[in-house]
Amino acid sequence: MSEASSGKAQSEELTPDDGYTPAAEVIRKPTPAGLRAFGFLACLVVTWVFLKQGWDWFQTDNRPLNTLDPKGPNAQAIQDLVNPVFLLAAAIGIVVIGAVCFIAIKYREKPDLAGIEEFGKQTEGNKVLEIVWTLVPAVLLAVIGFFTVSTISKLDKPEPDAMKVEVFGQQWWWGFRYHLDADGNPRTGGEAGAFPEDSDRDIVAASELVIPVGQEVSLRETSNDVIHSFWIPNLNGKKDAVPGMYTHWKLKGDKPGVFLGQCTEFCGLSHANMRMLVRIVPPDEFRQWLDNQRKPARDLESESGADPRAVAGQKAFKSLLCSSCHRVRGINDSKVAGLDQVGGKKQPGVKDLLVSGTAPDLTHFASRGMFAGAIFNSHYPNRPNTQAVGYSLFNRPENPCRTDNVADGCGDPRDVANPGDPANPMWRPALAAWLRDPGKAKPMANLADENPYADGVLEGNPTGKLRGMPNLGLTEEQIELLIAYLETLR
Ligand code: HEC
Ligand SMILES: [Cu+2]
Repeated sequence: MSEASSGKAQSEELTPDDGYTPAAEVIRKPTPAGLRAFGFLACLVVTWVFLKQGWDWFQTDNRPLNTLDPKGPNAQAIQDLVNPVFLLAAAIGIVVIGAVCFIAIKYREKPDLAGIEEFGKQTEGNKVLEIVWTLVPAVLLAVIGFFTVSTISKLDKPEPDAMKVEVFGQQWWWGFRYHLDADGNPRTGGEAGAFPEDSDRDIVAASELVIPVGQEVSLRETSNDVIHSFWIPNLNGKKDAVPGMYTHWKLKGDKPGVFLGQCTEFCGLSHANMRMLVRIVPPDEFRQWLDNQRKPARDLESESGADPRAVAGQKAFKSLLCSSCHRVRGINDSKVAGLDQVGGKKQPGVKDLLVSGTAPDLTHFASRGMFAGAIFNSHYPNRPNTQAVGYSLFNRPENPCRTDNVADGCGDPRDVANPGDPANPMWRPALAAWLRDPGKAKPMANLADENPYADGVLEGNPTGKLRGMPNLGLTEEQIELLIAYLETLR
């Protein structure tokens, strides 16, 4: 209402003098050409975006995280829920968009307004229509809600004979603890939530979870620092790993294969660099893998025929700060636990140095194909799209990648959508770059100006703690020796 009219009584008719324009005349004013062109262009852009997204949907090369490609019963359950909901949504979408288009075209502005009423026939107060369009969506949502809730409640209930593995999230990598019984068999059975106490028999792996095909794995998740979220899209949905509590999840794979995952809860600087992978292998190979993981590391210094460079590497590992953070079982257990004393002075252990209190166990570092949160390859990968077929961890005569060369049948090791295969030769450059400057290879809050807890930690301040691996200022010679040593940790 304009100022001139504001004083008038409600009942009086408004005239153009009052600044009031009748609706019919507003309609009659033609839309400016520029606005029409803009509308047309906007329609084109929206259509293009839809088509492009639709096309991209089906492009999976170099996109290893695909939730629409289930490889196990849990991911399949999600897919079986998503498909009908998606079809229903698509049908409703088509009806709604179709109706909007139909109305926009049929009742569009026409040059000849003769016979057009100011207002069309009004349908307000049509009870039947209103009840129908309230009830139909309500019933649809209730049905979808029912199936959603019942699917979700199935995803974290493991079978009675599920194998128990604990999952630890920390900045910025995942750890896995396999509980073994006295015979070296993985613990199974019992209450889903009941997990055994930690024991010296347990094996601990980083970033790579190896499980047998067809065996359900019951996961108990927690975090050593902030909230993370565990997600292997091909195998199941997401489950948060929360400090101070346990959450439960499960995985099962139908066929051998390698499936990448990603932390999906923002957890700080390198959240996007916090991946993990699941290797699903035939049961006999899992046994072989397990037996190997149970062994402590070889002590190269006491072996007669050991490669002298690897021996020097082991010595460097033990004398440098590495061995205060990373455990190599049988080599530095007491140092990493913070029990060592030098000259009556307590040496820092991993709990003194890191906020999370834990760093990747390196006892079998070279039996893994990727490192640092599975964002770099430490081994050559196979050619893309070949490893899911007949994938196997050991004894693979069909595997063409046997020499240290991409031309000889290996995949490109820089292609980290394609995980390195531990049976292939080691690829050293990423590892060298890591040891040269970890914070450059992967952003980590490990410097004083990035991390308030890091103040002078390397100068002996026992209260300062790091998130991630610090730059130890290694020489090129030290890096080479350390890599020679890491390569022996099979
Ligand atoms: C203050 C503790 C600390 C020290 C000291 C340290 N690291 Fe690390 N290191 C880490 C952490 C934490 C990670 C995991 C970082 C990530 O993935 O985000 C890591 C990752 C690694 C990895 C990759 C492991 C994997 O499986 O992903 C290697 C190899 C490694 N460090 C070797 C070394 C060597 C060799 C030294 C000594 C020169 C060393 N580190 C010193 C904390 C430390
Ligand atoms: Cu995370």
